[in-house]
Amino acid sequence: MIRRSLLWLGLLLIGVGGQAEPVKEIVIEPVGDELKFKQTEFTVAPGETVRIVFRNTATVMPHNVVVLNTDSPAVVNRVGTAAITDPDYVPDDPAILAYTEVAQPGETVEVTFKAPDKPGRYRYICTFPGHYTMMQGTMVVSGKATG
Ligand SMILES: [Cu+2]
Repeated sequence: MIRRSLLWLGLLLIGVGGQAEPVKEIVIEPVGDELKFKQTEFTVAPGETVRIVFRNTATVMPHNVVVLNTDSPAVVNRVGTAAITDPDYVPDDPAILAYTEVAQPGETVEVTFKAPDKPGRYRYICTFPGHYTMMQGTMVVSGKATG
């Protein structure tokens, strides 16, 4: 009886592992020591689980990746400006969908989040002071919903 229970427990665990949601991994790097992302656009499906891996290959500049729930330049401005005086450079703003920690040169940081269900264009920016006006990219949510 106990043995049978253990067997079932084992099968259950395998089942849970096998059903783990697939994760769409996006690798982003800066362009040298410029205030630019090398990857300025990527596409994910509505509701997809996304992992952004930011490899800071720069030699002097710290950077982060902050994903917004909009493409609005006004919101980009609001978040980018508020970040300057925030101790972690990530303000408490409802437009922030996901963000990585600040990566020092040579560091890799990552964040996993659920893409919006609504197809559209979503801006991501680096909110390290002085970077956001130039350091931007677009996450395109398009296609068939996953899950
Ligand atoms: Cu930056």
